[in-house]
Amino acid sequence: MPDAGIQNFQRSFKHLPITRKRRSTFVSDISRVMSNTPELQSIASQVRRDIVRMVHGASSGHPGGSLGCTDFLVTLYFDTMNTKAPEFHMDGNGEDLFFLSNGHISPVWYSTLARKGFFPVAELATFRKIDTRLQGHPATEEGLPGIRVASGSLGQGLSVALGAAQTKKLNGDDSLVFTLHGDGELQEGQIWEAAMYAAHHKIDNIISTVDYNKQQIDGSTDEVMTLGDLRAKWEAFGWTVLEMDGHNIDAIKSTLAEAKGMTGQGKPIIILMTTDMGKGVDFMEGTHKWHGVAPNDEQLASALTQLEETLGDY
Ligand SMILES: Cc1ncc(C[n+]2csc(CCOP(=O)(O)OP(=O)(O)O)c2C)c(N)n1
Ligand SMILES: [Mg+2]
Repeated sequence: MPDAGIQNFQRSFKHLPITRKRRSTFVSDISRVMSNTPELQSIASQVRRDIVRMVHGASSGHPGGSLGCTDFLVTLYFDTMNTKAPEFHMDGNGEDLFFLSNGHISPVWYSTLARKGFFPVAELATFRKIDTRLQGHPATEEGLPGIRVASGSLGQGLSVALGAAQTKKLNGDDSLVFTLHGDGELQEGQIWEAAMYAAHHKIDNIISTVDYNKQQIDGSTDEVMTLGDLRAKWEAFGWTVLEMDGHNIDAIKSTLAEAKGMTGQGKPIIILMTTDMGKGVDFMEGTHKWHGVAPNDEQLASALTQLEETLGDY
């Protein structure tokens, strides 16, 4: 990405005076709770219920990766990131930003955003319906609070996030940029171009995470195109690499805190997060078969018996 491109990106942010305030009647108390681990686990259980209900309701969508990344996204939004939630400011000045590069796992992001108070929880029922703001893959034209860029075409999110991270530096804004990527997504060449760029430009205000579930749409990553030694690869590209268990909320909290403590040291940071695709629903766990398939009525009923309703279904 040339420097002129960054300046354009910075200008385009400045020209977006969009400030969307969620209607106060819908503001959820949950956005104000203390984020200790049992509370985060409780939110995660509700988010998992939302995911399977949304995908069932639309008869399409991606439950596997969504369930696998639930503990991470809940911890990120309810514990780690400094945002202005439930207010949403498109320019993101003075607050941490998150970019979902593997946009197909939109159900977990939409549920987390709604439960955090960015938009009404009831709107989750419109997922993938005609004219919804909750498109199958996140998009900006519908104006869903919390979404700053379209994603779903794999491989692009790191480049976008690096532009935002550099913009923050140019603006003297010391808040951080977080990203999430699929492991299959790492097979995209643009990821590695962005990785080189970040190290070269010492972009040290970004914390990326890989959903290292070792599965992708058509099988295991080893069968489709092996990723090899991911730690060695990212280190060779000049990144600081951390690892964590993506289903241990204490580990997620402490690893993200450690990563935050390593920002500002001249190197970009990436966390290899081990997860199980489909986590929380026994018949969906550990297989690519639930990457992008909706449960039928019977399967939904079985899934819901495994996931406690904690905050109330939409
Ligand atoms: C550029 C591009 N190519 C192909 C696809 C189709 N696609 C959607 S998800 C996916 C698998 C990605 O694997 P991974 O990142 O590991 O996600 P997971 O299956 O673990 O959720 C593919 C190939 C896409 N969305 N974008
Ligand atoms: Mg994967």
